[in-house]
Amino acid sequence: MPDPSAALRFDVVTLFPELFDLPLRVSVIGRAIERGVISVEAHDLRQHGIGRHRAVDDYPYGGGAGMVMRPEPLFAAVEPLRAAGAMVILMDPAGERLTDRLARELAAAGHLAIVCGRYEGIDERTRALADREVSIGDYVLTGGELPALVLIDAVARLVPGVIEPASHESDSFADGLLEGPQYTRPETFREMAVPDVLLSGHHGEVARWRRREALRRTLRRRPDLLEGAPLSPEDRVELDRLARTDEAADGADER
Ligand code: 4F9
Repeated sequence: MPDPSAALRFDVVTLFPELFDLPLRVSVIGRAIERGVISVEAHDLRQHGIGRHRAVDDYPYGGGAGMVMRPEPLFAAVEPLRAAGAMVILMDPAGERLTDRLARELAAAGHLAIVCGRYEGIDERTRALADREVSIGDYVLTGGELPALVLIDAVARLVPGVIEPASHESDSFADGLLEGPQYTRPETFREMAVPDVLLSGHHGEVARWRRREALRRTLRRRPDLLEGAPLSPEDRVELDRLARTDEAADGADER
């Protein structure tokens, strides 16, 4: 059910609304929906299908393999959502890449209508419906439903009240770096010990260690991220040092 009191509302247009049942009923997102912080409604595109067979696709003009989604059902399903104020997002491999930054932007939108394609693609004229086209990565899937669920998950957890506020501050990417290692009990597992500093109770030292490990991991695994990350002069000194040493060259980040 649409919930106008939700801080963020998602409407999804899809041929397979049942794909949105279970993933949205469990865990953090399931609880947020139950509490009414966000709302998600899946709309069956078939209801706008054409003719006795409720057709939503047809052969491509000019020939070629596979089927193409017709524009009329998509327009019929999406126009009322756009009229209700939704920002319309088309999940498409040719779209802009979903990043932490884009997720934060979308979380502020209030109302998102997400369009999921199937088959070989959508009629080009359907793109006129979309405010944005979003890709979750460079691979083709059988449809936009799993990308839509990824987008909903990434965006919903940024909505105030969905998770503990402190949680996203330390997210990988929130500060432009990967998150460093984390540990829980036991103190020693198969002869692998938790770093002493984490057991020391020195909050300042723990914070410095975490920053250093985040820098190390980012340098080793995703050096491209360092270009866009806000770095202090101390960070830069540390990065220079890390780049010059093979300290901890036996760690998981050096494999
Ligand atoms: C959409 C793939 C967004 C990646 C939609 C087939 C898609 C996709 N990101 N693939 N339909």
